[in-house]
Amino acid sequence: MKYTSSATSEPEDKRVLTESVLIESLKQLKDDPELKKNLGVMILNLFYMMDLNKDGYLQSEEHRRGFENVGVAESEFTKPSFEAIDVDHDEVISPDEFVAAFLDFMFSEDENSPNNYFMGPLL
Ligand SMILES: [Ca+2]
Ligand SMILES: [Ca+2]
Repeated sequence: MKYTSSATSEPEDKRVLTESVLIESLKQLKDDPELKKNLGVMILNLFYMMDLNKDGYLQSEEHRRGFENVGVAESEFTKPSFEAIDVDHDEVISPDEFVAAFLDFMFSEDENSPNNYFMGPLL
């Protein structure tokens, strides 16, 4: 399956997203359960896009390939990332685990959170 990286598409309003704007909007997002839910839906869509064999779970191979498909050539980081997301250690990432890890990555203020690996070299 082919899809283009969202990182290369222009934002519709062409607004320059500075770091301070990003941090400010994330702070607002944090207190907005509706936006958080929408973000969860978005990340679920990503999950199902990465689930190549459509079994409803991400195997480590699918997780790694998902990053390769968006142009991350070196994917050594995906193993610790996968292990951090797979909190029940059943060797697959469930949709719940994926969303929880993403929200933790976005909103956790813990600099040592293992989910800081979530996007790896993408951020
Ligand atoms: Ca799968
Ligand atoms: Ca799991």
